[in-house]
Amino acid sequence: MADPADRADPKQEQLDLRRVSPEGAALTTDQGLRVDDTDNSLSAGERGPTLMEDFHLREKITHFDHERIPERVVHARGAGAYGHFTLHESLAEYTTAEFLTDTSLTTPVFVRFSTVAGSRGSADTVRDVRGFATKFYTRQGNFDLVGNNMPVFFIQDGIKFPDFVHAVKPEPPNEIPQASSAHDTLWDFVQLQPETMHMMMWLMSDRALPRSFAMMQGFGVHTFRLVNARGTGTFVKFHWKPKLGTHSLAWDETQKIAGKDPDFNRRDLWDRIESGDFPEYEFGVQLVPEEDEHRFGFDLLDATKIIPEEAVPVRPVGTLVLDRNPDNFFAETEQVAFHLGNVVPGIDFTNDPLLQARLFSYLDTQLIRLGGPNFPQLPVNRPVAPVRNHHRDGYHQMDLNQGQASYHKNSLSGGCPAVGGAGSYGHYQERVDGDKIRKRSESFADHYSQATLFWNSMADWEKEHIVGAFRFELGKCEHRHIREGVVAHLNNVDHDLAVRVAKGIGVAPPEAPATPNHGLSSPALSQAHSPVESVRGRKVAILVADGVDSAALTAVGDALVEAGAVCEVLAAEDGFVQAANGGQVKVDRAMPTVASVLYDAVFVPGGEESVRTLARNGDAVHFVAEAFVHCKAVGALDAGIGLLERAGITGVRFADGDIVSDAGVVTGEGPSAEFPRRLVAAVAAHRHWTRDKAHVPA
Ligand code: HDE
Repeated sequence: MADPADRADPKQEQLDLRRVSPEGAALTTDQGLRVDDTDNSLSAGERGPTLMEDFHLREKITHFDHERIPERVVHARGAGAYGHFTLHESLAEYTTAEFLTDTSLTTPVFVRFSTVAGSRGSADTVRDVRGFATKFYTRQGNFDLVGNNMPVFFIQDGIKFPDFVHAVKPEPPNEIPQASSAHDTLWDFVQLQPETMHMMMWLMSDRALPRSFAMMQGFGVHTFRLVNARGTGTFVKFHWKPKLGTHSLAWDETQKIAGKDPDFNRRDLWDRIESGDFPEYEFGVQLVPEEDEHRFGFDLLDATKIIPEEAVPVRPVGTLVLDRNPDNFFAETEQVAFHLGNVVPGIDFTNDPLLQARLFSYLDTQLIRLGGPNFPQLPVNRPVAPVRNHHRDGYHQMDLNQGQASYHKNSLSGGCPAVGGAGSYGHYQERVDGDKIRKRSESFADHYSQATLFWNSMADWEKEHIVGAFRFELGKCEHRHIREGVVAHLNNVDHDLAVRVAKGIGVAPPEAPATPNHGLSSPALSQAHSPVESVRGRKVAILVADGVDSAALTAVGDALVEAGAVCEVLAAEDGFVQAANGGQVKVDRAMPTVASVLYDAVFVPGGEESVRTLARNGDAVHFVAEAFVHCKAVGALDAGIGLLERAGITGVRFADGDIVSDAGVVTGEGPSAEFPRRLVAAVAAHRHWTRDKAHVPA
């Protein structure tokens, strides 16, 4: 990838004009007046009352009093970054959108990732859908792809959105629980609205617990329409596929991270970009000719359905790279305003009733959230394409619109700004005809087949996690009839699933399937088949104490870093430890300030004295045990194996001296090139989910 600094980026150039640095500057009031003292109010005598006349005090306090704006009604918690989109394959056959047809263009973007249910200050690692919203600053205007990390949605018609959101948000009497779907109102909604079942399978799966925003897929969800120069429409589903593969955290781990580092995903995104390990995604499209609209066993307008990749392959056409952190969270990540209705020529909508409601909602909510109609002028929202129209006035108008005429048609400004002409947006001419009715289409009636498809496509460990998630969530529901209602629906998805969930939550398991399982699967849905590229950006903890074998530490650490991992040396206290060979090893972090849940893997080098000390340190023993329970790669050399034994991981030694090790537990004796290679491979595998970990307490 070219260095971003080498590229002319019209968005960054535009933002440069608004960037304000404190460097070398004097403190002033908002009026530009230099301030002589900002630590003491103006008062009548040293101990006297504060004077009204203190304009600096009043201005400072008043501004502070008005610093907060309403948080987003959903997707309140988020993190954003700038980047670039490049096109590898032209879609000119299907669309006139310039950024999807001209492979020589680089389009600047801003992306905001988010959770949905929690408040702005909630933890990152809750079980939830993740938003994946992208603003393309194209030369034809902004195009916003406001997607999620799951390809379907809870409801089919936008009129149900307020009901759904009220159900999933904290309950009205006490505002409990925060950022969690594990409560009665959500599951009550689910059991009475079975169209939710497919999405609930995704939400109960590991997809709801992404390891990193850089390891998360994105989906436009709805079927959109591309329109080419001849005016021919093609249905399209948009996809983002992370170059690092799709990977998740363990459920127990997510809950602990929520306390240890509530900013886990946000920090990961920030750190990756700061260190030059830029998140990358492949942009892909599933294309369906209009004449094939009815060839699927489901309705393309139903947002609770996917088009299986085996039926219509995802065609990779472009790459997104996120390579710049914002300067100011509030100004950019908080004030960015996405809107499904921000389209460019060649991209149009379909009659998906969820999509249609969204077309209304985004602009509407932003009017109150950002305080008036001029928010498109905010630096992060402003297009790089020229903006000229007759919109005038309103709070915080930034533009100095010149001329006498603020209306169309006019003769006083020469008829300008001009309407129409090359590159102007023309709506797709779809013929519509029908009676005015409130009725869900019969073609939307199947709520279970694709939930079953999802379940059938899961690896055994993924199924186990799904069952565990349903048990956890329903186990938090106080009302038995709600638990029973959900189990009854699950029995339409898969009998085995329903029985396994029922057993965990004290509900009588159904005796026979309500609907027979169709036996179909879609391998692309399983994270077990996610490609694993490397250990890029993986965090490895190395546990040490005085007496550590520093040669082994360096050899293994270097191999991991060379492969792209980030290694941190942890000891009981910060500073340095004494190596066995007399040298010193720098400690990156004191163990009490971190935890195993903040790392992807752990390595214990040898050194008798070091390991003896670690084995008497509860933090160190717990560290490796917990990493093991969360199925992470655990490596130990020589005496270091003793710490694994102390943690109960490799405790079983046979008479012949063989150590019983497990998937992803990498042990070795003496220096070798083999050990680092095996450890790197174990870390690259992400998690060893098939590991038998029940015997290790952590
Ligand atoms: Fe949204 N959604 N949504 N949504 N949505 C918002 O807009 C809404 C839906 C999504 O980082 C709100 O500016 C309705 C599906 C993302 O700023 C609001 C319906 C998908 C974000 C809104 C849906 C999304 C939002 C709240 C059902 C995936 C965060 C604040 C008809 C395809 C964008 C705001 C950001 C935000 C409405 C359903 C994705 C209220 C009415 C389906 C990623 O306008």
